[in-house]
Amino acid sequence: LESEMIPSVEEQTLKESCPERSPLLRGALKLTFEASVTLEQVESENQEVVGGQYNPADCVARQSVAILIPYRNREKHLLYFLYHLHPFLQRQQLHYAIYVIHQAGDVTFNRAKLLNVGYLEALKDYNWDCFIFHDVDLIPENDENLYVCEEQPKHLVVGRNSTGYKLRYKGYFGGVSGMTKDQFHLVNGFPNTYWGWGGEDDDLRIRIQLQRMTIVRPPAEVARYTMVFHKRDSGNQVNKDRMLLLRRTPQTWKKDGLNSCSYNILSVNREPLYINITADIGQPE
Ligand code: UD2
Ligand code: MN
Repeated sequence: LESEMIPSVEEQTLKESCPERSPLLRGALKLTFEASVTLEQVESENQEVVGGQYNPADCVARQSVAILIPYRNREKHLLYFLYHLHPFLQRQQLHYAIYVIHQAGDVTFNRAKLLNVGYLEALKDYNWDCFIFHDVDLIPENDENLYVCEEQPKHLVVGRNSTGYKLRYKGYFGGVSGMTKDQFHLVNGFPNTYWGWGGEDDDLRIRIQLQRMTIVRPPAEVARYTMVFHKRDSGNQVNKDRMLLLRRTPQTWKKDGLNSCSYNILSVNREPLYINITADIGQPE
């Protein structure tokens, strides 16, 4: 076959693998949150990002990473997120895309189910190695906090400004966490049945423990975040059932998760700096 003799683009350019440690890292950074920042400004500062996706120009990234953000009605937070995260991820020389999974309508918020939807939909675009589940309001303070996956599930937030940069409790897995495609598949993803605030991160931890995996964390001085100040959103009231649900996880995880996640995609918009997936995920039963 003649076509087989034409060298692929990669063979022609012979790009080398990116170095183990990116030379672009700068360590601890001083974060700024200028109220005057606009989306147009962030877009013009990030022109190498196309349709929410970026690939380093002169080396082959070590991992391809999908950043998944559960989202509704946090416009300013998303703007700060894009402003800080794009340069941060590029300094880490990653192939990445940012997915914003937007819950349609105004029924109770469901962070965990949105993240399942993000995982399933992102895999339709590309066979991502690693998924980072990320609150929209958390900004990493140190670019040595690498957004790559490990042999074990990874929790990236040891501390944040509002809690004195201390781990909230042993086993805490909220805020920002990273799992490979296979790790997340093995635990059947997040539960779909946690509506409202709380418990869903602990459920994922229990799933991980049931599979005899352990959670790894970067050093405390690196795994630091600033949470943009906010109050509890309307539509995300405390989930009063969460303790009950958590006790049942060993019985429910196999049937409540990726394999039972039903939803309707209302739109997929490839904006310059992120992919916006709007989904109807139903409502509490
Ligand atoms: C904590 C956890 C978070 C999650 C939550 C309980 C940390 C740092 N974070 O966050 O991971 O476990 O408790 O569910 O411990 N969101 C919207 N719109 C809404 C409501 C929520 O976009 O109306 C998204 C957004 O990405 C937000 C995230 O859900 O960052 C978590 O909600 P939160 O910020 O209100 O909860 P918080 O800060 O207590
Ligand atoms: Mn928050």
